[in-house]
Amino acid sequence: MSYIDAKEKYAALGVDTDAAIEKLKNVPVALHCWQGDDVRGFDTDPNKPLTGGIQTTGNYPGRARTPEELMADLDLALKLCPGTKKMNLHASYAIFEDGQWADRDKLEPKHFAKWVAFCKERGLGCDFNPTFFSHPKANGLTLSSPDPEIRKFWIEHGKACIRISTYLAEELGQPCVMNIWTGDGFKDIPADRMGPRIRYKEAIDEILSEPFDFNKVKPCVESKVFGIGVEAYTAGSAEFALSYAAMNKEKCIPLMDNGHYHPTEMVSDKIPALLAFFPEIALHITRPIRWDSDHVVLLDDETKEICKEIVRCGGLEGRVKIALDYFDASINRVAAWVVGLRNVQKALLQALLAPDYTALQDAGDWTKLMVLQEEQKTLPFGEVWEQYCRICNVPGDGQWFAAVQAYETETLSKRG
Ligand code: RNT
Ligand code: ZN
Repeated sequence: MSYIDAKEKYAALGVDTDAAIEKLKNVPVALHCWQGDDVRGFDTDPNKPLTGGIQTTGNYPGRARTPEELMADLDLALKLCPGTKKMNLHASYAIFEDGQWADRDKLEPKHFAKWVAFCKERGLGCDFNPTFFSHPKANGLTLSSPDPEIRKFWIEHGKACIRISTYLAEELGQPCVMNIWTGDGFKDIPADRMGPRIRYKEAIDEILSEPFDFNKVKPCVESKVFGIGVEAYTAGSAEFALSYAAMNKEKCIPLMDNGHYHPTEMVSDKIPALLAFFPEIALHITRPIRWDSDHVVLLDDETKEICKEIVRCGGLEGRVKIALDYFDASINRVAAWVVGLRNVQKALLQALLAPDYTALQDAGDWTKLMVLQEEQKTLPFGEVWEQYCRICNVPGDGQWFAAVQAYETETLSKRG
């Protein structure tokens, strides 16, 4: 089977494979820098514990220890993935020149100048995240803290991040999605559930009072169900984050991470629900196993269903901001990036190649709908994928892993 044969098979179902490829090529997907160094960042002691209820597990050799190493690793990952990529940075990845360290409340655009240069050279946009964890002042609650000084520190951090996001958007000529997530919550039954949420709400209000252009900076609020050590109560719950975004539509969008819901809740189903009300939404695509374990994204059913909904609901026209969010320290980290990003690209391409069977649903023809949806699963998708990789000038399946293995031998394995 060649691409030409595959193209004909799809054409018989009314699907134009060339058009699908052309469309996907231009859809930005944000690659998270934090898979490269187990979410450690550069602004605090790299050996401090990761806090905020998130966890990387594994001790695979070769983690990036410096900005140069992280950029080199990213470069290889980016080269091996088709499509339009965007960077996604955390504030903790600030790069300080000549020991000019600044605490999180004092971060400035200049601390991201090297990242801007990196993105410019590669024609990438950049998303951004304030880092409300892994810091001496993130010892428990941050934006929802009852201590006004702690709260103030993190509000100032949020405002600094708005300014940095504006800088990234202006320098790179693309909107910057700025995601607010905190791990604020409690291990055990709270005496007061309302107080932290009111303080969190007011803190986000203060952060977003920092002037910005909503066409350039897209602040989001990401919800969560629970974290490690934060099992009983999360201030930024689903209802909290969604309500905040709904009440502040002129300056904020909701972000759903598919690791942040009860296991039978599906983000794929939530996409059209939110898009019925919000002009724009944002996603963190991950793979939760049992909990928010942030495993590498596979080409599994829910990833495909999420991408199907993105495509069906007009998300590729800019309404859905797509980002990856996972961190596995037990395997080669460059391969982790590449596998996850290629899988999201595959799922999006499959979604673009799916015939629209709405008419069958509307006619109540569930039998035919089932037959056709099932037969779709064995169409020669691999040939179209290979064509997409060729057009994007990146290696096809079976052709990229050797480069990662060579890089591991020559570079990663030599890191202490
Ligand atoms: C944590 C959230 C959050 C982080 C990153 C590092 O549960 O998913 O998005 O993973 O910001
Ligand atoms: Zn997330």
